[in-house]
Amino acid sequence: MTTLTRDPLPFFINGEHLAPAGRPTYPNINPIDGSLSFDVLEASADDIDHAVAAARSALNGEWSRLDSDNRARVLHRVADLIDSRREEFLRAEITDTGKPASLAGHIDIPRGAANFRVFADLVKNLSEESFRMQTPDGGEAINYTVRKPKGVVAVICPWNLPLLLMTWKVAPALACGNAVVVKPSEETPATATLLGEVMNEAGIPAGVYNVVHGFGPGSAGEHLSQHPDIAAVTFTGETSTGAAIMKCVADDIKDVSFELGGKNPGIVFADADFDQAVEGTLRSAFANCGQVCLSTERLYVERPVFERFTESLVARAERLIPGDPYSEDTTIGPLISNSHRDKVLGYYQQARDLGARVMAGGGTPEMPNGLDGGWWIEPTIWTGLEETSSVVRDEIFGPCCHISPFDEIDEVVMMANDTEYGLASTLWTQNVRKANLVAARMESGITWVNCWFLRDLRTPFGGAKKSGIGREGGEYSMEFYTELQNICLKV
Ligand code: NAD
Ligand code: 6OD
Repeated sequence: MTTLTRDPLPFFINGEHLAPAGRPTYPNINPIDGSLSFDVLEASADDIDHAVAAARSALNGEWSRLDSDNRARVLHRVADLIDSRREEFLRAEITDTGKPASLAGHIDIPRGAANFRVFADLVKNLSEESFRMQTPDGGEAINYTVRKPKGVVAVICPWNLPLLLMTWKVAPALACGNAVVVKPSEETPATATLLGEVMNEAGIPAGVYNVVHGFGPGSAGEHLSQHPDIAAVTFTGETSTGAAIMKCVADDIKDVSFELGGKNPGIVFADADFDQAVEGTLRSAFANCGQVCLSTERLYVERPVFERFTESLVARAERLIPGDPYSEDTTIGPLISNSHRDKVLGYYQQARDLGARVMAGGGTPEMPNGLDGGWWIEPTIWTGLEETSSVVRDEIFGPCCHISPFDEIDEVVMMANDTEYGLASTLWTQNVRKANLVAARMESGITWVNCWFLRDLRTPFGGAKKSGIGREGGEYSMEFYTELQNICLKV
């Protein structure tokens, strides 16, 4: 019996799938039809204690002491096992999220494996500094820096790219010799739980990787982040949740790394490769049904091409096909939950109330029998709203974007940066000099030029302003997941 056929879905603690008696459960609903997939066990404070204690005792064991070559070898095995169990991971991710197999099979699952490979290779090549100095008595001392695991790391994850975003943090944490307790989103617990089987099979020692389920406030997420034996919290999710976690860890001065919300601008210059800009923007606004923190929700198009561009994007958005995630024809999935759909539809209503021109969508699609109970929503494009309106300022996290025309570079840079967020921005132009100058003025952690969501995992990733604290990726992850110690040796 694999983990995912167990109902309720268990935790993974100290190398075992555990379902302690007497815990409440909550339903995991399939977004494509609103049916019950399975129940999930909610962790109590005692379960969190158990998971953290298992992780702490694993820290005193072989994993943290293993040399980096051997740790890397085991992490490569984890990656190979994700690849060899691709179909299981794909089904688990699709059951939780409803996203099309064409998307999950190309992005989510392969990135789950790639995250382990990249950080396994990086840790093998990590260098440590040393400085030779003269001592006052004419002798010599050598200062050398050693990197140690930080300790037990809490990994708190969102629901939009569950395996990708969880392994993006678990892989470097383990590569650096830490032990982790993962709290996947209550909406998407499956792939984190399944990964427990892979960890055992790969030879990760018991207690190094643990998974608990539950909600945020007053539940597993809060119990975990405030646990005194947690050394650091790495979190991806909403900005307001980041603020709550920060308050919760303040007294214990825990390290945090936060990847938070965004309201990302895209800028299309009149000299852009038109078709490339339309296709790229279609992806950046509607991939994963707009549920990507990096999605373009505000688009600025230079006036000479504004009308033609808007018409073309509308035409392409109207051709997106919702449906069975396993059908090759399906190009857009549902939203994650009924409550999230209510939130997004609330913004669709606000846009109408504020006088937006609804160029595409604006409601919910007619779905065939069998899928009509799911959380489907139409890809939506507006024009005509004020830059100060809630629809243009708030992160909506749905398949929607507002398009405004612009005339001058200074004007568009000002509009693009006029936000409390600073995660991503995207430019479309064939003028390299302009791209370089405008990119340098963008207040965001990443700026893509003539592409979107192109990722080199060795580069820093994170947000400016209220989009995050710190950077992960490449050596930046190694910084976060290790404690540096300087040893000054008088020789
Ligand atoms: P969320 O903040 O509601 O939840 C994320 C996780 O935090 C969940 O596991 C949840 O249970 C937990 N949580 C909630 N309250 C908590 C608390 N008080 N203490 C501890 N844990 C708590 O986010 P979501 O709705 O799952 O995801 C969507 C959001 O995530 C969007 O804002 C999106 O922009 C953001 N996001 C950001 C990035 C990035 O890289 N910057 C990536 C993906 C998603
Ligand atoms: O690609 C990544 O590493 C990453 N952290 C992506 C975040 C996507 C947000 O939804």
